Amino acid sequence: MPAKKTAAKPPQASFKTILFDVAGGVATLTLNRPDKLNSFNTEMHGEIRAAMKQVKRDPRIRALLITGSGRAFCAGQDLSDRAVAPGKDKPRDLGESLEKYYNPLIRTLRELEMPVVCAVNGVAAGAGANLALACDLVFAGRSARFIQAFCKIGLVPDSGGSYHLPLLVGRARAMGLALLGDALPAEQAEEWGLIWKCVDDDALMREATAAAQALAKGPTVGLALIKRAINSAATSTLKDQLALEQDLQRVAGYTADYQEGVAAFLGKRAPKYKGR
Ligand code: LHQ
Repeated sequence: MPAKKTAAKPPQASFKTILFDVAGGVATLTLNRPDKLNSFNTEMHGEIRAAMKQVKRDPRIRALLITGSGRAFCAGQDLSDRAVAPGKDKPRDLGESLEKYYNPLIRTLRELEMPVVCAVNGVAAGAGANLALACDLVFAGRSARFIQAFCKIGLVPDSGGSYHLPLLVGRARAMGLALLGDALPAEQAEEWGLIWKCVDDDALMREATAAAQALAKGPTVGLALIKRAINSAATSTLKDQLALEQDLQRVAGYTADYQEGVAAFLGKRAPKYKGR
């Protein structure tokens, strides 16, 4: 495990396009451009990046929760942002936008050494849908829907969508979603295995926050290792995966939390995990 987490920093309060809050071991990052359905612009990308740096550095943070404010989760790229809107004079290099902003974000979420919970509070379209799919435990309100909107504007699924979609729902359904761009309601998303759980809208934040808080109180080194093992499976052979499990179990077995977990089990009491 790479060394991490040096000094605690106070929560960043000066963001304009996101809200960022740390409480009870959980960092909550709320996409906050509700009048634009929380679509991504360059400023929001910059602020998310700064918040993610804080998540990695702050030793108090042991789980991340991502959600959106207002009626949408995220409508993907802000199509009116000058950085990506088709120019009058010359075509835009959209690959550059992925390289600079979306790809690093998706990699950061997947590699983050803590569970990432997502509360999809409304429509999730384009890169917004695929941001959710890159998280580890996705809850969605019953009124939420997932739209691979790219095909409607001549683009291809990005932000890891072409990777996560077939992994989660299989090729046939991935093709249908990506080629047709139909809205997939949250309930069906759960039935198809695209997300963890669909819950009533008014229960969404309660359930997602409770899950994030429970994870933050858990043996978080072990949970991060679980995440690494599961994420590796898609590109691994059984032989390599068994070797990885062996390596990760070795690391997990030396944690104080493993000792505490076994002691608590044998002592018939609740464990008190410290995340180390
Ligand atoms: C928006 C947007 C939006 C700006 C709603 N932008 N204003 C990566 C790299 C580089 C370039 C391109 O893209 C990417 C990745 C991507 O994410 S591509 C996919 C981009 N996203 C979309 O194509 C989705 C576009 N939005 C929609 O299809 C609908 O708005 C959805 C289905 C999300 C919601 O529909 P409704 O609930 O009917 O809301 P609405 O359409 O009426 O939108 C409300 C307002 O939000 C409206 O503005 P207005 O001023 O009329 O109230 C929309 O224009 C604005 N809005 N999405 N992505």
